[in-house]
Amino acid sequence: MKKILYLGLLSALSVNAQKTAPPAPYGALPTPQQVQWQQMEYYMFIHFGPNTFTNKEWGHGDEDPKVFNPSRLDARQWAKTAKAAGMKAIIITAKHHDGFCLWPSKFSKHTVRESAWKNGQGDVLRELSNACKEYGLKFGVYLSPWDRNHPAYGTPEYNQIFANTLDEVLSSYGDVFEQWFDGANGEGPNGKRHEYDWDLFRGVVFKHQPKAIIFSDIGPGCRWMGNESGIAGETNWSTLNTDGFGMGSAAPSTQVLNTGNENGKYWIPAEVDVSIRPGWFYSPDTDDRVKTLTHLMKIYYSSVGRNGNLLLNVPVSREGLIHPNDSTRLMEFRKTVDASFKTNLALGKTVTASAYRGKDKQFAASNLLDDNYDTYWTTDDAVRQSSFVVDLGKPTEINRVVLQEYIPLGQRVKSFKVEAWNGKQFETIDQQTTIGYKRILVFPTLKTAKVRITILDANACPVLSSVGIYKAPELLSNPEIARSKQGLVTITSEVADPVIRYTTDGSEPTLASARYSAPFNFAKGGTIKAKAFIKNGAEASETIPASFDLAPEKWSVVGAESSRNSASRAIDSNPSTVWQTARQDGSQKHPHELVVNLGESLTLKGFTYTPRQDGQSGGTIYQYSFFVSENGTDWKPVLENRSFANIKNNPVKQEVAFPTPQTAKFFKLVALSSVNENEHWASAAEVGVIIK
Ligand code: FUL
Repeated sequence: MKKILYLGLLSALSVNAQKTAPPAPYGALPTPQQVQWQQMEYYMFIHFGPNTFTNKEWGHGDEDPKVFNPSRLDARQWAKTAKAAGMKAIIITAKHHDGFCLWPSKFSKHTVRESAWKNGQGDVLRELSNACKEYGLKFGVYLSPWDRNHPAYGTPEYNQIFANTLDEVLSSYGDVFEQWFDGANGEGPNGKRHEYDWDLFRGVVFKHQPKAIIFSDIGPGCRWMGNESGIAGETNWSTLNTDGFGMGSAAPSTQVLNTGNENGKYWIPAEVDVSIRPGWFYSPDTDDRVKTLTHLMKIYYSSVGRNGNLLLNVPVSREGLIHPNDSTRLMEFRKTVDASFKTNLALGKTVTASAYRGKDKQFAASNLLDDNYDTYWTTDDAVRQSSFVVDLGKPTEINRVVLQEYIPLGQRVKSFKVEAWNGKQFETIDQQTTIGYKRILVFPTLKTAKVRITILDANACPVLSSVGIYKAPELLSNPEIARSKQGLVTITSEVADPVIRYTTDGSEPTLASARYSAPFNFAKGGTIKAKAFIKNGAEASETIPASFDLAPEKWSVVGAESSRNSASRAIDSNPSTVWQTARQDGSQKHPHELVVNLGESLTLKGFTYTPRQDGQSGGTIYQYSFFVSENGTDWKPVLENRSFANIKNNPVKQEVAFPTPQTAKFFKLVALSSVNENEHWASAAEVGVIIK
């Protein structure tokens, strides 16, 4: 190795003695396979197996294998769809947690061979790997180490059995570009324990597929990015510290997986796995719940646009086909991505950098626009702050900026900003942290003749391969209004194209209303109405209203029952978190109390109760009483033995006025019964007061 480097250096010197040396690599580096993998950007996940037929997400492994019987399975249709969607590969659940093998494994009795499909003569992996070859797609396999079917699971023999299973798959179907190891284990505290022999498993993968990327929570090829909703960190380092960590519960926190570690010891980039439907497996119940186009675009910008690869799950149906609702959406998605990045408005324009390495043309800013990933703009080693300006020649409408670092030399940039020339000066459009292989910034359309990109901080001199400036078709979606416990209001839309306008006086928002740009204080409450506009106001969303009362900034929950059951979730301003009292048999029965200290004496005109919003009704309060107190000891009843009428069928926020206003520093909501008979627990998404 040393010799090769030395010879390389010699020949470089002899060809051109004054040629400037390229920057030294920085930190952990990708392998050539990891670079190629990153360039794939977008590929398909397929969850398919007995769960497809039983409406389950996690099969128990005791399902009759005969349930697996797709009526018209056609793997060529899957590959054709993936290709048409612009994807580069397909990864399939060869074996999910139920242990069922989509190929006739010698090491299991729970396989396609035992199924009704093709009288036990079929092999899904054979059909799919052949279809991938035909359509020029790479092929990958998901194998769950956790196996709820195999009798040996939990015994020392299982490691070798799983290794044999891997061996069988990885030696029988040609090239496998990615091996997906799932970290899940739902055995629970009293379930089977199994110590996996990861060294053994990795050895088998590399024996047959030396170029494969191994996915797991902690790599080594690529990592889980910490959630299943498709949102990588805004800061996303491809480097991670994994020494001392393991899979599943032994992995770094989901927050760390989401952002990576700056200067992490290993190159383990993020892969963003998310399903196009609410579940991973097909269910007829979700045929009309395929993610919307704007939702998929939001995911695209939060994955590919944030230095991650997008692994989009498209579950195959009971027929053995990709359902038309999914394929239609995939085609719309591809069309929108293609249209968004069709024309790089910077191409053919001039780009001028504040500095470039050794004043040597091979490192000049023009490399940013030559459409060649392997040439780059870089600066002298000591220069960490630098900028370049793209002169578009004339005022031009733009709404996307794409930047790429040259990752074979490491990930370097820590923060950067993008500015647009307003005719007099540069104005900041956005300021962000990492770039990595690809970073896409989305902003409402603006007109400018010049764009300046400034690297504000970097771990070593920046090395950038490309810049793209685009005018994508604008996407419209309704605004979403949320307020934090501290009273800060945030208004978002799925993709950042719209200009959001809002009012706080109850009037209809128009193009002349206040423009939302950053969270604002609304702790005292009132009504906000927001509306999203695109195309200079030519198209607008619906008007979205939101009413708030006093923010629970100073509030705290009091008392044993409250604290034991995370009652603070009822006053955290987040309706998706739920307070629920103990459910076990023998635990406390009704009544249940939620006692809140308001932190100050207030005149209360009523209270609000938001039942859980997660589609379930467990613990939703039906009958209740409400008390107030000045000292938390002497309680005054305000409403006794009341009920929330029709709350079971229509679980919306309840607003209850008091007969007369009450001055109090504490309140107590007492749940007397649940909407479900024989249920002895209580729950709440939010509880609030009315002071206005
Ligand atoms: C998780 C699994 O438990 C899910 O069933 C699914 O396969 C998802 C991709 O990974 O850990």
